[in-house]
Order: sequence, then C-alpha cells, then structure tokens
Amino acid sequence: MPNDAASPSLDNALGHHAPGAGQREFGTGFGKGGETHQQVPAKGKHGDGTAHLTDNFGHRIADNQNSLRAGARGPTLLEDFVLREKIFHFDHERIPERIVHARGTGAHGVFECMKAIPELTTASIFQKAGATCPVFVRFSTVAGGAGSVDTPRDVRGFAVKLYTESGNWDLVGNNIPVFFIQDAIKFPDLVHSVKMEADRGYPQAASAHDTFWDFIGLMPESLHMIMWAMSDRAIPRSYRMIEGFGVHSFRFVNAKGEGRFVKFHWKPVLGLESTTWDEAVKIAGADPDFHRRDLFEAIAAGDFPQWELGIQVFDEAWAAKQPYDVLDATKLVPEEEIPVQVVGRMTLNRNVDNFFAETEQVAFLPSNVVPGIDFTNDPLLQGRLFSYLDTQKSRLGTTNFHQIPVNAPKCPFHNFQRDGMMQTLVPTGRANYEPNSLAQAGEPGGPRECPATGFTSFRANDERNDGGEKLRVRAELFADHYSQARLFYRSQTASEQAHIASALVFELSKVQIEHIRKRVLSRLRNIDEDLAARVAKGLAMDLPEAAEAAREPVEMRPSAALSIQKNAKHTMKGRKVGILFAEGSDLAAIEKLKAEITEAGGTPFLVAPKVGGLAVKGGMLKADGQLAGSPSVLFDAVASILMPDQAAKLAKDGAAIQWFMDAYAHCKTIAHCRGTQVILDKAHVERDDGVVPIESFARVGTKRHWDREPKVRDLA
Ligand code: HDE
Repeated sequence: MPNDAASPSLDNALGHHAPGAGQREFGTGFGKGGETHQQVPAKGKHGDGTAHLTDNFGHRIADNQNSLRAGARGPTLLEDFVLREKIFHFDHERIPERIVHARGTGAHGVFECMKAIPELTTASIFQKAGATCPVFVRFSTVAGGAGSVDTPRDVRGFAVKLYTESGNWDLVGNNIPVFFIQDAIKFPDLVHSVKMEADRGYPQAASAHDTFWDFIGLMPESLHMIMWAMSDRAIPRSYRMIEGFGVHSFRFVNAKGEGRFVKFHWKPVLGLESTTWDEAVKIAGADPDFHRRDLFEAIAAGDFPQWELGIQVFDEAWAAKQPYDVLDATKLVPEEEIPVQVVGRMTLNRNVDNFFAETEQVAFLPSNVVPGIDFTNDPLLQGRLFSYLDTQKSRLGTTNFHQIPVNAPKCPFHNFQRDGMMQTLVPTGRANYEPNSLAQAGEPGGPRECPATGFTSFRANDERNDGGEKLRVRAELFADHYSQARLFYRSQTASEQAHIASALVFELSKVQIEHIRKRVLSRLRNIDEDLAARVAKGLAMDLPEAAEAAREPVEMRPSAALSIQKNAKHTMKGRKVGILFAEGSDLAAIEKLKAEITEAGGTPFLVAPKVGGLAVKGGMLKADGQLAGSPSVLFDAVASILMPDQAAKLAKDGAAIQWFMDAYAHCKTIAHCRGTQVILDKAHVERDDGVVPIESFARVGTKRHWDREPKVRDLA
C-alpha cells in the first residue's frame, strides 16, 4: 500500500484531499433532441464536501502522490493503472492547434434582436424585436501559434456562434472588412508566407519578414487589406474595442423567396480604440496575455462588453452599378453608400469555465447558416465552406466534434448519422436509415425531412454569371486592385496616414531581399504617390517605377467610417487608469481620484514601488501592481500622487522615469501632482493639453493626444 509516512515531503496540505474542483457533467448543454448518454462522475463526497478523487472509470484513488513500487527503493510496477492512466491522459492533452487563428480567447453571451426584419429574411432570430439566443465568441490573432503574444500587428478574428432555435449560425469574421486574397486557392500560399519561415522557424506572429512581403508584392489584390493591416486596426487596444465584419457578401432570403445581398458589421459600444506600435511591442513583454486578460477581467467584473449588429442590404441591380464586384472579398461597400442599420445587440456576460473544453474545442463553420441566410458566389467564401468542416476532423479528431457541448446546437437535432470515433450519443432503435416503414410495425421510425421549413438554397439570380461554363478565371472587376486601397488611405486622418506609412517602413525594413521592398514600393505608387514617397524616404531608397496596374483605379469618395480617429468615442468607460503612489502619498486624494474614475465607468489600478502595503498619509495602502511590473503601457492614462521626497527618490528609478516617458510618447493623459514634476523633468515630459494637474483629470479623461505625436516620434 502506498504510505504517506514514507514521504515526509508530502506532510503538507497536498495530502489526499482532491482539489474538489467542480466538473460539469458530460452531456449537459446538448439539445433535447440529441439522445445523450449521461455519464456522471462518481457522486461520492468526503465529509467536508470535496469530491472523491477517482480515475476515469470511477475507481476511488487512495494515493495521488506515490506510484506503486516493488519496495520503497524498487522499480515502479506496470500494474499501477492509476499512474498509467494519469500519464497516458497527460501525454495526449494537446490537440493540433488551429493552422491559423491559433491564439485566441472566448466568452459566452447573448444576442438580442433589436429590430425585426421579416421583410428581409426568414431567419428565426430576426422575426421579433426582443428575441434572444445564446452566443459563444472567440477572438484571435491570425499568424502566431497558440502560445504567442496578444499584441502583434495582425488581423483579429471575430468568430460568433449564435445558437438559434433553428440551428447554429456561425458568423466567422474578422476585425477588418476585407481580406488579402480573392480566391480560396491562394489561402495556403498566403498563410505559408506569413507564418514563420519554413527553413528557420521564425519570426513568430509577425508579418515583418521576407516571405510575407514577397507574396504581397506579387499579389496586388492584397494591397487594400495591407492598408488596413498597416493601420492601427491591426494593433487594437482591446478585443472589447474592435469592430467585427462578416467580410463576404451573404444573402438574406425572405418568405417570398426574394434574395438580397447583406454584409454584417459588429460595432463595439465602447468605441474603437488602438495602441501605438511602440506600445504594442512593449505590452507584448509586459503582459503577453494583455487582450485575453482584459476580456476575462472585464466580464468577471460585470463590465460586459457589447456590440451592435449592423447590416448593409443591397440588391443585384445596385451591385451591378458599382465600380467593384460585391463578390470580391478584397472590396468593401462604403457605409456612406449603403448605411449600416442596427438590428441587434450582443453582450458577452460569462467567462468560460474551462479554456480547453470550450475555447480550444469550439469549432466554427461558415457553412453553419440558418434558413433565411444563404451564401453567395464569393470564391473565397465558397472555399471556406469546405475548409472549416475539414479542419475540425484533424483538430478534434472525429466527425462527432459537433457533440462537444460548446459546438452542439441548443435546439433539438435528429438524423440517421451514426457511430464514428468518440460517439457519445446512444441512439436507440433499429431505424438508422430513411425511408423506412418501421412505424407501421409500431417501432420508432426516426425523423423526417421538412420541405416547408427546412433550409432551401436560394435559386441564384446572378445575371452576370457566365452561364455556368467551367472556367478557371476571375470576374472582370476583380482586376481592380488599387481603388479601395486608395479609398482607405485617403479616408484616414493625417496622424493615421503617418502610422500607416511608418508601419510600412518598419515592416519593409525587416525585409532583407531588396527587390522585394522595391516591388512593394512600386505597388504603393498606384495607391498614393505621397504614401509611396514617404515609405521610400523612410527606407532611404529611391522610388522605383510604378507597377503596371491590371486595371486603372477609379476615384471613390473618402469614407469617414473607415477612420478610427474620426470615430473615436471620448469615454472613460472600459478604460484603465494607472495611479502611481508611494510612501506618504495622500490617501484621501487617491480615494477621490479612484472614485472619479469609477464613476465615469473606468477602472483605477494602483501602482507603487512595493505591493505589500505602504504607509500613506491617512493609513496603509496596498497597490494592485508593482511599478516595475506595471509599466504605463498597460493603462489608457496615468496619474500620480507623490510626496516630494518620494518623487525625488523615484526620479532615480528607471522604471518610474520610463513610466511617464512612455505614457507621454504614447500620447496618453498624464495627470500629476506638483511633487511629480521632478520625475517629469527627467522624463522630458512637456506640459500640453494632456499633461495636466491631477484636479483636471476627470475633464481631460483617457483620450489620446495625437497632436503631441510629432514632438515625440519621427514618423514617416
Ligand atoms: Fe479562416 N480558417 N479561412 N478566414 N478563420 C480558420 O478554421 C480558411 C478567412 C477566420 O476562432 C480555420 O477552425 C480558408 C476569412 C476566423 O476558431 C481554417 C480561407 C475570414 C477563424 C480556416 C479563410 C476568416 C478562422 C483554422 C480562405 C474572415 C478562427 C481553424 C478561403 C471573414 C475561428 C479553424 C476560431 C479559422 C480556413 C479565410 C476568419 C483552417 C481556407 C476571409 C475568425 O479552416
């Protein structure tokens, strides 16, 4: 028998008592229709209420500290089924990570229809204002592996699973409304080029390298997306502050069978907000889980993030008149042309109980649509309809991945599909085929099809299609690679344009093969001559000849909706403020500031040289974070309340100087007491609209002071 006494090092609280962590019962979360076989873990409890620790077959485990040995110093025995099962399971804990969007984080929530639109679609969720359904959302980066950081320059995935009463509707979108490529056949090439290079295995989670820009330079259709990816959209402040887009044109179908194109938009209630590049890089070191933590903490604190669901609806006649093809995923429909109407609201209100079971195992399928919503001929969407189902088999290992609770519909589901690896349902009866007449013999015959209410594909009314000939071609307007790249660039503020130019300089400066840089520059000239000149100057390169354009770009009316800064919400809601204090600081002043921030919807975070509790004027105060571990990049604005002697001491501490220097360089508000001045001088912080006395903090708030930027950074 294993003997505790033989292991003195275990004479502690580790002991025999199992962690007692809650375990959701298998089979919960399935719809009523899924005939589930309820496997319930052992019900037994210890006297103190903790569960009995058992193996996976329900055998109670007496000793979870020592493996079974032949004698105290003897070999371990093969018959130790407790050890073998535990190690066996552990050895297989990892599953293949997603080939793209490997790093992500998820949450549960609810979707509510705000405006019924039966004239547009028969989708059950849009039939009545006030109708709700549960949702699961997973946000992600694209290029990095599952263990990479949260803040690289990258597109963000915004995948929503709506568990509607007529089945799951997965809107698997991004935070950018267009994509790099037009045809699914190029996706493996795109992804290979951006991921770590094949021979050296780096860089991780970065597009700033030769192979990516080589591919981009050779694929001019990617340039519109490149404008977005080089903009501040690709370095968001928080998942709570990104937009989401379905990207493709989908189709709404109403009860009369009429179809219209629809584009989906998620608009964050907290407004759009981004970081600066320098900040994103520093956050990666200070908190690699910055976005994951931000979302988790906000939801845990009851500060539930919300998005409005907007739609742009247009018909074939309107689409035919546009200078771009609405089936081309590298093109957007400007909101000024077709306004976004809000029809719903999504609230994320519950963190996952288990990251692996839910966030890692969630499987999104763009092919999951509900009656009333249909696909279009967008060649990128068409490829996705195949890819996601296929990928789940290699990732989750079985065609029964739909039975995992997070993937299962919450409405009934019945069919004659049977068996397969890891089948967890226990279908009863003989009827596993259809048609059958078993009912006539008094046996259950199983489910039957629903001609009236089932999913019927829209009879494609695309008059512009070439009569169904088999062709490996793209439609004519797909050849316009530059008009919308130009539209995006020219819709930005001067500061945003400078960020795009600087991002291009940074990325291309990491490219070692010179002809690759030149080729990209030659393409930029077709977007905007000034942009190309700025980037060339930033690289100290001569401007090459402009590349030949497959189709002359057309001028489009700039769209204010494309700019983050033009739409910035000046609110403290959802924002975090770092407050620096030290020994002797005035507790009453700190409390007052905290209250102001909380009242405005923000979160105060106390930073001090030591965390355990410091004597301040008016009592003792514990910090939320230590100064060196809580750099100002983690906050939207900073404030400080310091006695002169402590400020003088901190003026010799690099962490304190950097705290203010970075906040200043990242154009954040700095609200400070008089004592802090000595540190500000050391950090070369000059007074401006955003560097204000502590009393003015509430007035100035957490907005960024972009007009400061030329003073602190040499932008391209
Ligand atoms: Fe994806 N994509 N994708 N994608 N994608 C995957 O599916 C793929 C595309 C997007 O949080 C994979 O389950 C192809 C566009 C998101 O689990 C894979 C093509 C858009 C997520 C896949 C595209 C997206 C994925 C990897 C070109 C924006 C994360 C694991 C035809 C509209 C979902 C998985 C999550 C994930 C394939 C293009 C968004 C391999 C072939 C365009 C948000 O199936």
